[in-house]
Amino acid sequence: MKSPFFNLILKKNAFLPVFLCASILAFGQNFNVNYDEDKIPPYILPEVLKMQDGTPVSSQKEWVEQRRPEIMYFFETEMFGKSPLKSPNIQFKVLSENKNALNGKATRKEVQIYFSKNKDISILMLIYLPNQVKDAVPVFIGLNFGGNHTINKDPDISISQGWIADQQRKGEDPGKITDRGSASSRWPVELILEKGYGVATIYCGDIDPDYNNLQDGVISLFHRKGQTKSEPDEWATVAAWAWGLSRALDYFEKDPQIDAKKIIVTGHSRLGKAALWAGAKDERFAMVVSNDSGCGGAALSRRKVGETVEIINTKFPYWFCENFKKYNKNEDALPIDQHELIALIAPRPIYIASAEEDRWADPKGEFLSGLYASPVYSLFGLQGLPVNEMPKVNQPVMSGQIAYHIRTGKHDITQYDWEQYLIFADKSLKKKH
Ligand code: GTR
Repeated sequence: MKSPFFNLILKKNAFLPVFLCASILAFGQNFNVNYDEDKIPPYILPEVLKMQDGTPVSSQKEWVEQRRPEIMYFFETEMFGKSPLKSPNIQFKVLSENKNALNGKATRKEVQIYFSKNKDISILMLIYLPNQVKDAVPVFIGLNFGGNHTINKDPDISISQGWIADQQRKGEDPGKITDRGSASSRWPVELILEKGYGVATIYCGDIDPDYNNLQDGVISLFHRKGQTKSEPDEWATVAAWAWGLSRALDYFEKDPQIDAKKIIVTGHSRLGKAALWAGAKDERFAMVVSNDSGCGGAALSRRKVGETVEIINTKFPYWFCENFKKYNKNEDALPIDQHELIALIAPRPIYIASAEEDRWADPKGEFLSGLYASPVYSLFGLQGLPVNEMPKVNQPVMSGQIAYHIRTGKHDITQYDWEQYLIFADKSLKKKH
């Protein structure tokens, strides 16, 4: 693909309606939020196929050996923070297996992931596998926001200890589990199973609770003696979530009913940011899905539309590493932008999805990331995004390795989104079933 999009100065685009600047109040601070394409200041994106010193990158070898590690280094040290490669004393325990779950359609397993004997930190993973498939199956893995028991009404789903602890912290009574299945519209388990895929999930708070803490999650497993705060380039919550997703994959490699070479890492919103980072860091993931991941996910930071680096670092100061705060109101100084996060996933397939009303996540910025990552796919002889212009709503484009859609509706993950991911996974992973 020719690259009309480098050194580009993006100003006008008529695709999205023009919205007025809005003001939001977060943590006592007033931020001006821009939704107006005409008010995006001119910006220059870092070129994905140019080394930091300006040397052009023109072969797969140069990409793999030089440019990719350079980009990875910047994401690690300036944004997500460096995370450990391995886990200490990882152990898996299959707590339960029911071959007759969901009216006989599925095998349900619950697996506890432990890290060391003396630490009170462990992760509970819920897995459903389709009974109609006899071979090892591909699996969608994604974190959930509200506990494993929210993804389906199945009364036998265990309640994660992490979720219980979180409810207690919020002053709620975890004994009254009224929200079984409350997130089932986000998890069409039966549909996924019918199509011959497994689905696995973990409560994100089991890995690292979604509040400012250093001791309640997996990050604390790696603390040096007496450590009370993180170094500016050490991992934070989004990287911890991504790390947890890789530990789930460690388990899949040991389960003969799962095809560990066909694992699709997926996530919505903040958990979409985690899915992207997991897919970038861990090349064992065969495919990545970013659903409305927005700022810090698929959306370009330099556009400053909707949520900005400053807003995200103020509202969620523990999601990214300390170094990322240097770029508050200073996006042009970033050595990377989010199209390069997508590029780290090349040549593997990735689906980026937006929602029309989700202006906070900047749908156009999400689309452009896919577009500007495409030259890296070309180096592999593959097509990235198959279009240069944003498609109309509800018209997915998925003939390349980078798929994209913008659907009607709000910030959410819906059955429509999943239907597209299933089609793309069939196509990309050449599923035989
Ligand atoms: C918002 C946050 C977004 C997005 C979202 C979510 O408050 O500003 O970056 O992650 O939460 O996770 O639903």
